Amino acid sequence: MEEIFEAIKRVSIKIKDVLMYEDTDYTNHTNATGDTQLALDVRCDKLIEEEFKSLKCVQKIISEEKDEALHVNKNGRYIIGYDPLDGSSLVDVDLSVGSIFGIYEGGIEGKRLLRSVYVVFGPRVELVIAHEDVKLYRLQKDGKFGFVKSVKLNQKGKHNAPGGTQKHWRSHHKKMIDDIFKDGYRLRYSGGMVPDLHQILLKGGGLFSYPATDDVPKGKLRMVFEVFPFAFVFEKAGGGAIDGKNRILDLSPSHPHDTSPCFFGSLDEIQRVKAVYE
Ligand code: FDP
Repeated sequence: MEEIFEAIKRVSIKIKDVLMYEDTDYTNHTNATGDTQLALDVRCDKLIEEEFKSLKCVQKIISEEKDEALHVNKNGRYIIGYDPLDGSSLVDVDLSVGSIFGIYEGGIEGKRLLRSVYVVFGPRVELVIAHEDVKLYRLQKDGKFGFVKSVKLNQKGKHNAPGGTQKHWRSHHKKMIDDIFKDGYRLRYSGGMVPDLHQILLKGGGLFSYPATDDVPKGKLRMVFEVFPFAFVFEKAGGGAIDGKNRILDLSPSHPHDTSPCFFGSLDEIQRVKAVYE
């Protein structure tokens, strides 16, 4: 497992440089979810693939940017699901983006997730590893990731990050979001899942939602590369993650690119979502 973390640290430094200096043009290709790929998406995917291909412990990798899983070592133990550059459409306006990794064993169901890692590329590069607890690291001048602190969510937060196109929100969802704002929560939404969830996590709590809407009835965010890894982080930090009714980590995708509605937050906000959605 340690060698996977080390590979992620190495590749994060390479991705940081790619983001700094390479172009932000679109390619002619769409990925499995129908998003037009940026040259940066493809480039970061390739860099990560190269790192993981050198590890004996990796059985296969499943990338948001690849249609099919890539088999690495027949006898490898771990399956890594990853989104090489989440929120990549924000690079051209110089907002933060991230990479997300879920390390699975024996399958890609939520219950098979053993560790989650994500990296935020903002003014600084921060890396979060969730296992028994959630640890924050930051890239230092010497090119190493130094441990900063363990992260815990408060019982209740102050921030609200409501995703999805408002025009397509269902009425119960709209009322819930309105009520949350009426209770004094502040809006924090950049449109990048990684920095938006990172902010909620580090500022003590709140709610991030990407619900089922009329235009995306199964949500937008992908289970294996985005939703499961962050559900794991939020649970290990003392919060929760549900699809409205069910615990996210009890879900099983029928296809690696399946999506799910999702709500991540501190326990009070998750309770509030349950009360509305059940
Ligand atoms: P993006 O399409 O830019 O890659 O993963 C998808 C994602 O970004 C998330 O990072 C983000 O939270 C979400 O989409 C934003 O979607 P909306 O624009 O529909 O709010």
